[in-house]
Amino acid sequence: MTHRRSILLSAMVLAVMSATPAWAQKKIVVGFAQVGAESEWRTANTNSIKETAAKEGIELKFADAQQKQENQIKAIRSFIAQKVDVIAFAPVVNTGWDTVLKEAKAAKIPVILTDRSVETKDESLYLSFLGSDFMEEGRKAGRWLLEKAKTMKGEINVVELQGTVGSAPAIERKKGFEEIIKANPNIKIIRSQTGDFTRAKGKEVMEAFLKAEGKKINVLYAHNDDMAIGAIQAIEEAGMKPVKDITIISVDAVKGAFEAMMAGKMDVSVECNPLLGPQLFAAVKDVVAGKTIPRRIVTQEGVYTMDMAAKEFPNRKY
Ligand code: GYE
Repeated sequence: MTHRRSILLSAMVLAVMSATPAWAQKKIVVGFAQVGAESEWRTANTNSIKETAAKEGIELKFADAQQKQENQIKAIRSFIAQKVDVIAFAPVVNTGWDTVLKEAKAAKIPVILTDRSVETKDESLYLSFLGSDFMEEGRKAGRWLLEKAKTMKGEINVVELQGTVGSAPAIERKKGFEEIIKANPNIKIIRSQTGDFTRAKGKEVMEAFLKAEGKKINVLYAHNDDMAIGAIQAIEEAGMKPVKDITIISVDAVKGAFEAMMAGKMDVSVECNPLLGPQLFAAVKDVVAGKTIPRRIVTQEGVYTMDMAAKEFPNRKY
């Protein structure tokens, strides 16, 4: 073999060795601690995360916390012990995370919050927050009511079904709504209680509202569609008509809400997009590749009313 040919050959061998074939590349491992399975929104969110991970060839360790913070903390600790590449989770409530997040930081595992934010003094405890702007969702619901109020006479009594106590969407959807409705002194929230984001609880609490306030109630503001749908049942069982007797305002805009709107039983639902999988795993891949990702990734959302429902329904993915 000539000298030149042997140089060429060793260069080729080197090139082959450095281009690691796909089968030899290390899979990215992500630990995801989900809130639970409390709503239609959550089911769509879980599906989006599982489907995207599979599509992207990412190994997903998935834990369902059944709406309990202690279960989420346990899951995060087990992800740390398993040395996953990235931890992602949707914090059920927004406080009490510092200790476990410090443990993740000490283990040098980046954390991405999805869906819900946390309250902490140490901003270095998580890398990024991907999810909706809940304050803005509350404001959108409020703005819709301000418009509607122009066609209503006298006092406008609102009952409010709040989401899970201490969760970011419950706190912020309430705040955003209140911020807007105070522009009209006729609008008053006469009762406000949690329905924990579920249909069963939404129905139960609405029954209690109806017992206490009866025909005085003009508007229901529910922090999610499942609670609104449960409440609609309670209203009908009490012999009243949703929309006609009580205006129904909700959040999420899942298929169940579109069905209710098409049946003339819900006035409006503010959209909250649960399909976070593609944005989450795009961010995960960037993090693992050493790229910087934005501190805040916001999802784009709209507002859907009863008269738009039938036309939009075929386009809905959740
Ligand atoms: O609106 C509700 C769910 O955190 C945005 O949680 C989410 C909320 C959603 O149970 O339906």
